[in-house]
Amino acid sequence: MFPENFLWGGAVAANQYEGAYNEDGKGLSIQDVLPHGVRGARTKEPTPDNLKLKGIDFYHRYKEDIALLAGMGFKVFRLSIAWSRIFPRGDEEEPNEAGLAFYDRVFDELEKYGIEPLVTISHYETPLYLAEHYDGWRDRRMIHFYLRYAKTLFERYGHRVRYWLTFNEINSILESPFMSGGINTPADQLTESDLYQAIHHELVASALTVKMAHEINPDFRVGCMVLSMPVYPLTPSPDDVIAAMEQNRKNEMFLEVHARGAYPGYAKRYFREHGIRIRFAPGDEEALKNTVDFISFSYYMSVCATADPAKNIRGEGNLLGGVPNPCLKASDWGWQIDPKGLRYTLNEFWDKFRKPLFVVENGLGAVDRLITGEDGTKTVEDDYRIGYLRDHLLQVGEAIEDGVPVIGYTSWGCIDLVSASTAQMSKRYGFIYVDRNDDGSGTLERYPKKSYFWYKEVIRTNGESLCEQKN
Ligand code: BGP
Repeated sequence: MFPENFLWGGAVAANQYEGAYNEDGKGLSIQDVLPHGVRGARTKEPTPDNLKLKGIDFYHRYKEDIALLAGMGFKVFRLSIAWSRIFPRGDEEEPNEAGLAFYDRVFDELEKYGIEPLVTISHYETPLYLAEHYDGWRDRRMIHFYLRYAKTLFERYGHRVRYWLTFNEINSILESPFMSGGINTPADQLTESDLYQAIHHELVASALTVKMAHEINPDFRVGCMVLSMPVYPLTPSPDDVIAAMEQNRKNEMFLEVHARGAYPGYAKRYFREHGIRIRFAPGDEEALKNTVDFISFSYYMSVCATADPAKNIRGEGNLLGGVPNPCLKASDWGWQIDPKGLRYTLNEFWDKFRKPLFVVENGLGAVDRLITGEDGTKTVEDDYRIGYLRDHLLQVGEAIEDGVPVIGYTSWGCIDLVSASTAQMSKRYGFIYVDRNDDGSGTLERYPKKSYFWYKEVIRTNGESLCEQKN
């Protein structure tokens, strides 16, 4: 079912697990002033209640952690680079050597175990200075700062990193302008034109990064990354079908530009009808033609859409929301669980964009209970997580059978880390339990969960073990 060389692994982001927020010359990032997650209030300075400042202390424990991941047989590890470790303010001419050296050490360690790195260049961690002094991606100069940062990474790590992602969940900027786009202006003061102009800057930066990457090393593989959340019509009513199509297109526009190199007609219509005018600089149209090598995406859930205002209720969900699906159950945090939606998404993206696909986030945020097993070792009996991952991986297998080229799968938060939306530790995704609580207490000790051994077997058998677990 799964091809040879399928990249099995897990994913993390610097701001959610590294900690060491002010060590070795690191500047502040927007996450350092977001103690309560994406919808919580911002603070002026980092405050002690911000769990991300210490994270799970990967910065000091990376050797132990990478050894644990290697113990599961990981082929790939998706990590992000903290932009403000490399350029503490973001607009400097020269990078911070101590920051660069940290990732040298991390890549050394990954190389030791033959784990391929998959690097997200920007994962919700814009340097705070760029947010406060430039209003983030609203300012065109961000393209220049980003390209200088990306070039620094390509030149420094290019001999050991082949796979790169430009922006994590680039489409989430529509809902979360500060976290996703480093836009300091409060969301309620931004017009749609402001947001689409910022998006345009990111899209140009992403395309120029693809171009630069290929010039530096033709073997580099650069992908875009979107938050995927398929939208189904709530009823068979044609009006609901159109409502779902339009909501899907809001996200797929980002893939159109990345994969086909131009804004699609439906986006131009939307801009026209909503008075949105995007300023193109000379050369932008040409720049966008540098399309990505592959498409990557996060997948946690699906939603519904309706044209009926009375039924248009927003449920819980991963940043972008939608109408809850009456056919589905939800996680402890209200995210609806829909494994078949992953097969559907893989097929949709392949049919529409004809680029290889990489599932770079998927997983179940759940409350775990650490117990002492019969042999005295501490662990978590996380059968619910195993069930979730098994069901989703079986659907990846179905999509592969459908003929979709899938490069790999990295489950989200393979080691417990701080949640992006709620900034909690108790919303856990990992195969490895980290002893840290929402109040900041805990020893930071690591304990493999039951799912650790399950995933190890999935990887060892290249997915064959999943078939025996089919319901
Ligand atoms: C995605 C983000 C991740 C991650 C994940 C899970 O939107 O790319 O950074 O955290 O969702 O979300 P949460 O941490 O809010 O449960």
